[in-house]
Amino acid sequence: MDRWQAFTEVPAYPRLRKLAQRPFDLTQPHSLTPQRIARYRCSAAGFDLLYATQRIDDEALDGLQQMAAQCRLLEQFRQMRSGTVMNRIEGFPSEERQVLHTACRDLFSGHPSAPLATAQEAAELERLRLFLEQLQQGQITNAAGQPFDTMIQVGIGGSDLGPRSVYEALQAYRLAGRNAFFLSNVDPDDAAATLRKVNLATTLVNIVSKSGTTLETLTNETLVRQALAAQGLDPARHCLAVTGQGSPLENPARYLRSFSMFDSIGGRYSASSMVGAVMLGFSLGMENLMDFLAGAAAMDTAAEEPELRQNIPLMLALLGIWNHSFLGYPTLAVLPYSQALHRFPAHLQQCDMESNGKSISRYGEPVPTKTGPVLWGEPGTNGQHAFYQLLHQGTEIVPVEFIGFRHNQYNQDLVVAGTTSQQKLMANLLAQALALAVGQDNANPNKRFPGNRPSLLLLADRLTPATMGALLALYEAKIAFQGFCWNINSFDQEGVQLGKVLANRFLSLMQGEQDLDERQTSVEYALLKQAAVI
Ligand code: G6Q
Repeated sequence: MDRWQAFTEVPAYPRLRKLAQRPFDLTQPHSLTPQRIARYRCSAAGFDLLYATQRIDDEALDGLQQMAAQCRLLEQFRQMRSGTVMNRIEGFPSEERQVLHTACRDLFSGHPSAPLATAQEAAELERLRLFLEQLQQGQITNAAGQPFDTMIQVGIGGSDLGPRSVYEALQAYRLAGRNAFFLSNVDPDDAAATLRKVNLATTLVNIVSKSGTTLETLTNETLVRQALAAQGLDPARHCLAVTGQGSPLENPARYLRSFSMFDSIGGRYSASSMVGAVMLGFSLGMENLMDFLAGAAAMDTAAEEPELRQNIPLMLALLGIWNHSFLGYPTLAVLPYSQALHRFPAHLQQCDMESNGKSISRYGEPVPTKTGPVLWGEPGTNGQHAFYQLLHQGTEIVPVEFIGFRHNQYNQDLVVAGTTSQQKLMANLLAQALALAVGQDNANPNKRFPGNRPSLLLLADRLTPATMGALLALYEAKIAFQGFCWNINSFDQEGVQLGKVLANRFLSLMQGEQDLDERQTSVEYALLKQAAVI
């Protein structure tokens, strides 16, 4: 196979560097015209992307399109979707895995890119559909014959953040009487607080762990099993498992049902696999789950569109590269104007930073430029009353990705002072993008807004299962495109290992496993002593 090239190695790079010395000035009179706003937008899978408020012009966009072609970004995306082993570092031991999260939702075209992986997932979905039907029809109940109405998902990292953020986003679509809760942290207070909220007698506990070895998840599983047993409930009648093949959790006798997640699906990309599907199917119903998957599939298809100006995920990726790698802005804020998306930035934090927070290339060499930005975010109008001061007048320039919806989820709104709350939300969103872009002069320096702070708007009609699926897939594709550009492996996470190993060392010291001499020279022991935890 040819060697993949980083964006710094292709002819478009020096040209873009030059253009980045004088990026488009949004503060000049007639910079941000109605024509520019109408032209700098594209649409796909229910979303419109408006990017006139970026520091970009046609010349730079042409340069980015050339860079995408020279780095063969679409070719790599297609290879990823069809099952090429993309999770690898050439010449060094690495995970050596396919990257097939897109196969989980490639169910609708009749021509899946990775037919085997899609067929495996479709079979799991069918098993889930049957299980949900049995619950619905009262064929599966608790020992007292009552229906299950609650699910606790026990899992952490990728087995928690994506599914939880999707569930939170789609609570408006819950089946009547169904609820889900999440237990991720090994913090005992988290477990105690969650257990207080539920009636365990009518609760299913979904243990989700691809490896089946994660300390936090296994600890919380033990804790919940004990809580069930303490109430005289049989854990095997209440617990489900979603796990990888060959994992220690593969033990049918301990679980009411077990579902598989496959080796080719990374944790942080697993929300549309059984990792999210079991809980979403239970709480939202199979129809909403399938709509969610269809929305994601539509965005995956949109990501293969060759023309940059019509490809939302590619545009999002390349504008991100422009801001971070060429203009040098170190962080990125994702600010949804939707309370339902309040956990989505947390999911993106993992998905983006665990994927692209890398310092070596796919060939094991140090990268020549910065890779992924620090990503952070919060729901919008709350943020306006908090950190937006820094966004508008701080010394750090923070590119912003705003997310908004034209209509609310519950169809409940009221007119106050002539406008609805939804209109107020949208007015605030648009106002922030404009204020960041054009700024404002004032004789009083304390009231000056410098402007030229780039943002973009991602808009859809309503946050539905389908648009949520599309939004999730949009960011997954964006992250993959950026990783291809930087020539890094976006699909492993070696950087989380060292902390886990050291935590185990602390735990063995806490259990008194070292002799006196060893303790006296141990940095870990000194830390434990000074922190007064032993
Ligand atoms: C994600 C990571 C990581 C993982 C968790 C949970 O990409 O791999 O966040 O999802 O560590 O792992 P298990 O699912 O194996 O428990």
